[in-house]
Amino acid sequence: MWWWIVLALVVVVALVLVVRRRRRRTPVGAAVVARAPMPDVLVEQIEETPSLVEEPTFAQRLGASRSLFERVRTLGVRTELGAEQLNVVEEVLLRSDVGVLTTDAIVKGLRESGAPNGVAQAVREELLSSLDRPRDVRLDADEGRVPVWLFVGVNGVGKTTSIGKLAFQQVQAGRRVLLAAGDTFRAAAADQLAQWAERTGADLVRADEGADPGSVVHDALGRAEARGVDLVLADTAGRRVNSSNLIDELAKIRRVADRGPGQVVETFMVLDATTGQNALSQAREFLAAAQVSGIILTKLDGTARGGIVVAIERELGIPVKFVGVGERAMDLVVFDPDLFVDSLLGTSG
Ligand SMILES: Nc1nc2c(ncn2[C@@H]2O[C@H](COP(=O)(O)OP(=O)(O)OP(=O)(O)O)[C@@H](O)[C@H]2O)c(=O)[nH]1
Ligand SMILES: [Mg+2]
Repeated sequence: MWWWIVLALVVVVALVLVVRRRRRRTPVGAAVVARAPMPDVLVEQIEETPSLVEEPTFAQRLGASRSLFERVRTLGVRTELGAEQLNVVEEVLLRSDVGVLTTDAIVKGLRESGAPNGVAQAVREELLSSLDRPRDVRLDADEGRVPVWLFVGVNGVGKTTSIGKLAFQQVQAGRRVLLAAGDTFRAAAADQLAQWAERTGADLVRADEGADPGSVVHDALGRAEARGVDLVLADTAGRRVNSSNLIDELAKIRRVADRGPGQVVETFMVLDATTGQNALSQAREFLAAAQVSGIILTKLDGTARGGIVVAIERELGIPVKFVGVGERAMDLVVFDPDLFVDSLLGTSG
């Protein structure tokens, strides 16, 4: 008899538990919506889709560099500056990698004349006077020749990514673009460029790993001429067994790119802003061989050392033409000194 009672109790408890679990799963009043399977969309494609969230401004992209200049922005208007304020300016400029020459000039100017229009304004004028080079980007070659942009720089600085971003922008502007995979050092380099070609609608010429980069560029020019391409973007390897080989090879690629139908109208040296002053010594190694016409400074979004733009121009005498402020296709912009300096200092012209 007693086990009948136990069995009945167990059944009742089980029923109560089942009912409670069901209630928890389906809240009263909530519609049960079937979940659609997630579409198999590339992350990059999602990122390129215009979003309802507002795009960060250039100043916001400068993140860490901008934060560093906060202390200068708050120094205000002073006709005389004490040692403490001058120290702040000096420390911020040196930490941002503006370089000793420019820092000394700014601090000397402030010590002599104070800052009747504000410290930030005085720093602005001095920084802009170090950034007053012409920086037009050449797109046209001589009659009947195909313009080539050549990209050089050590490995990992952002050459291939910058080529992809520029291809995106040039295709958007209505030009027929061809990418030449001149980095034959590893197969992945050509694969990376092929992905950009696919995403941007640019044409691509590539060869097997270990092939002669000169012949890739040669083939690319032949195809560009035959197809009426408006611009060839040529990637190069960032490494070789030793650096003198690399420099020799770059000189050779340049010679190939600049004869026959091709004309090198820009040679961009790509530098990584996060390496600060090291970027300068790297740059010097390339300068002689590659006849650099402009710098592309990448990864400004990931460093407090944005002041390196100033040191590069002042010490190398080569204009920064584009800056990278992120990893998406639109995150490479023409370098605008006023916008850059005003973004750091909160000033305006
Ligand atoms: N945050 C940020 N990342 C960048 C920027 N430019 C490039 N990168 C990243 O830097 C890394 C290296 O870029 P690559 O374009 O492969 O560099 P590379 O110079 O071609 O390198 P090698 O082919 O090895 O010589 C990648 O993860 C890029 O997404 C930039 O402006 N901002
Ligand atoms: Mg590369």
